[in-house]
Amino acid sequence: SRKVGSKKEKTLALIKPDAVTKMGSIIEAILDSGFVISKAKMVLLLRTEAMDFYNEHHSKSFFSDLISFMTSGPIVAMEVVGDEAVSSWRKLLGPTNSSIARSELPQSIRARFGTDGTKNAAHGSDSIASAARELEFFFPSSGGRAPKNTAKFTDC
Ligand code: RTP
Ligand code: MG
Repeated sequence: SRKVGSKKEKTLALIKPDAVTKMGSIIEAILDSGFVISKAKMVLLLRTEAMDFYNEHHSKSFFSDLISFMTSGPIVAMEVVGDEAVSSWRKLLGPTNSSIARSELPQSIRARFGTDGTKNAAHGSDSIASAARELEFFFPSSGGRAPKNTAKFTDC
């Protein structure tokens, strides 16, 4: 049963291209932490889709590196459900930069499976509103535009 006062939420988790080979261990960590994975799929993002997904960062210095990284290979998109899932999943992820995560939160996902400030293994929505938008992006409720490029991984 759920903790009194806690709120069941949905969030979007992504396993980024650098960590897809470690998806078994990452999924194990998600489930061991008590989350439920209610949807999952592998996707190869187009550049236009990655730019749309990370639109909030379009003027940042790291934007082009981020888009190249996120389109460098398949990713795993998951709908993750649990008590306060948005903040709980971000907490399990650890600091954005995997090098910093290794010194500050060594048991975190980014510490264990990421590399640096760009290649950091996984993503989590940063608010309830972001989670709603990002889940709709990957798992549209009705006919909307979604990344359709779920095959041909061997082409990249
Ligand atoms: P995310 O959105 O992927 O869950 O990561 P986050 O909230 O912790 O970090 P955010 O500021 O939203 O940055 C998005 C992603 O951009 C890459 N990044 N690179 N080289 C850099 O300085 C830098 N800063 C951010 C990372 O892949 C980061 O997760
Ligand atoms: Mg973010």
